[in-house]
Parts: sequence; C-alpha cells; structure tokens
Amino acid sequence: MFAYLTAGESHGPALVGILDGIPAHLRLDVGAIDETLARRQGGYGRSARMKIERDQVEFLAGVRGSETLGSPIAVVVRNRDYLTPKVRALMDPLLGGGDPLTNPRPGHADYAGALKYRQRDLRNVLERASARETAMRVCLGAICAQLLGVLGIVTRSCVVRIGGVEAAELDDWKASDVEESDVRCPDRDAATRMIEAIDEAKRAGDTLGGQFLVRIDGMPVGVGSNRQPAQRLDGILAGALMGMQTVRAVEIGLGADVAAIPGSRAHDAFALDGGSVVRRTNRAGGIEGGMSNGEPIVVRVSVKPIPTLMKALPSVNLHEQTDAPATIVRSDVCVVPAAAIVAEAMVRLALMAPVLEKYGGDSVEETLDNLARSTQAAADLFARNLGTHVQ
Ligand code: EPS
Repeated sequence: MFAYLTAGESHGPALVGILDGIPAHLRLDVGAIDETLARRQGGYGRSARMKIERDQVEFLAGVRGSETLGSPIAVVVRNRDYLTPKVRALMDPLLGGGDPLTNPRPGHADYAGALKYRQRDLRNVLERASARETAMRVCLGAICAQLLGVLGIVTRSCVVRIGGVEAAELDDWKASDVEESDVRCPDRDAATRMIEAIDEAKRAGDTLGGQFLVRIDGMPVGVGSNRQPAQRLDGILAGALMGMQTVRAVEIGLGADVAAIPGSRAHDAFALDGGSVVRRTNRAGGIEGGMSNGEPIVVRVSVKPIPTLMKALPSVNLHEQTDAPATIVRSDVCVVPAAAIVAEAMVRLALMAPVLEKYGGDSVEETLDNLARSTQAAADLFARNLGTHVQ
C-alpha cells in the first residue's frame, strides 16, 4: 500500500528516492520541501560540508503540474561536493578509486560493514552509512508531510538536551521559538549553554549527543492496531526512529520513567467534560494498545555523539594489523538539531502505512471522504451507546 526506498552515497553524484502509495491530486508545495531540506542542513555544530551543499528536490516521476498522479514518485537531490574533481575521482560510479581507508572509527559502521561486505576499503562502507543519506529521507518525509497536513496531522520536534545541558521540562512549545534557535531548543537559556557546550567539545576535538522530542498533533483515534505485534503504532514509530544512524533510545510518553512509578501515577484517567470524554494527563504519549488514542503523540529520542572525532579514538590499521588512530574524515561536532528534523521525516514516513491502511484512497479526495466518514461514525457510535443506556 505504501513503500519508500532511498539510494545514494555521501559523495556520489546524487541521492535518489522513490515513494509509492501517495494518492493522486496532492498539490505539492515544492518550496516547502526545499525549506525542510534546508532546516536539516542547519543547526549549530555542523561540518563545513554544509557550506558546499544546498539541497534541493528535483522531481523525475509521479508528479505533473505540481500535482501527484497516484503513480510512484521519483526524486533526486544532487550532491554538490561531487562536482569537485577530487571527490569525483574518488566516487565516480564507473571510474572512481583511490587509496583505501583502513582504520575503522569506533561507533561507526566501518568495521562491521567491512567484514560483512568483504570490503578492504572502508570508504565502500562509510559512504552509504554516512548521515548524508538522511537528506533523501527528509525529502520523502516532506512530501508525506503535505498529505498528512491535508488530513490535519502535524509533526514537530524540539531539542531538549545536548551533552550535559538539559532544557526546562515542557509539554508543548511554539514552533517559532524552535525555528529561531540555532540548536532548535525553545528554552533560550538552555540553548545558549548548549552552544557553549558544542564550542567546548569542538575545542577538545570531541563530539556531543543529546535528546529531542517529536510531537504529532491531530492524529485521529485508532491508527495502528493491536491485531499483530508489527502493526502496533508505538513499535512502528520506535522502529522507524531506531532506523536513524545516531539513535540509541526511543521513549513514548513517560518512557523509561514508568519503570519506577506505581500504576496509580502511570496512566491517564478518563473524565467527562460536557459531552466529551477527556484526559487531564498524557502519560501514555498518545498511544494505548498499539493504537493512537486521540491525544498528541509524544516521543523522546536519544542520540549518541557521532563517532568521527577530530581527536581520534584508538583503533587499528586493518591492512597492516597495527595499532593506529581511527580515520579522521571531515565531520560534524553535534548533529542533534539536524537529527530532530530527520526524526520528523522518519515519523511522517512511518505514519503513512498505518494512516493509509485506515483511511485508504486512490485520490486525496477519497482519503478525506474516508477520514470524515470514519470520524463521524466514531462520534455516532458514542452517541448511540449513550442512547442505548438511557433506554
Ligand atoms: C558525515 C560527515 C560529513 C557530514 C555528513 C555526514 O560529511 P563530509 O565527510 O562530506 O564532510 O557533513 O553529513 C552530510 C553530508 C549531510 O548532508 O548531513 C558522516 O561521516 O556521516
């Protein structure tokens, strides 16, 4: 029903993506896709590579006159770095070559990938493992955002920790406060300290990880399913987010904190407010029984410090079988703000299958009709039930 694929090496000619299952008649705002791509390139602590790249989407298929056709969508984002003769000589798909990289970086895909694919040049592993590839995920996710937006489903993120600096607790935040911050943190005081921490890490040749929240508003009740483990919405979201290069932990609602508190403080009591059933808390983070429950979905994601350190970690030269520092390649000091943007994309991509499973539709109009009918039916069901009780 819905699928996507990406391909592309960090320093190859381009990143490409295919998105299959987007209904017909979605009017695309291409400027908004490019803006999202630019957002991923931003954030304090990125590498000099970001001055080279200016990611922009080009459509190859599935779109005509800025509207989706219902056929598979194919897109490309070109790597500007590839235009450099030195990079081209390394990475040309037919003629590329060069001295092998031999010293794996602890924490990176280098070592496991070399053994798995029997590659004597670590470059053949790291080119795909590089987070450059996330530009295409963000591109495809930005297309999905436009369909989800039509359905009223909006995903946002904000950074809440970089290294040892934590932002104040927050339930919600203003998107503009996030956009104005170089580290995508709405707590200004914490943001200043985060930037200082990144500067300090840079001076020390080190890197920093952190944490961000992803929040989905407008999700109708009943997306996802308790039918089978693979259909649970929490599992689907966690799997998608763990599918990012840097992610080490995903928590929903109270997350790991539920382990330490009694049931009386771990759940969200029901109450009646006028004719509506309401919750005063959202400890479950918007998902119960593997299904959306109508509350905002709130996910906390932890990412590791990236593994390329300018003050290289101890490693070995795999060719010479000698001790040697890990390979140093140009790298970022902190990718937490960028990772938050990638996480938004992963969430949007992950939501597509369960949302389309529930509402379906070959055209956006049909999907909207199905959503409206389903929402009305849910409201009617509750009213009828009350009626039956009264009789
Ligand atoms: C990356 C190393 C750096 C980052 C890159 C990810 O690239 P380079 O080696 O070309 O300087 O800038 O991230 C991106 C290119 C990007 O678009 O996010 C790595 O080793 O993972």
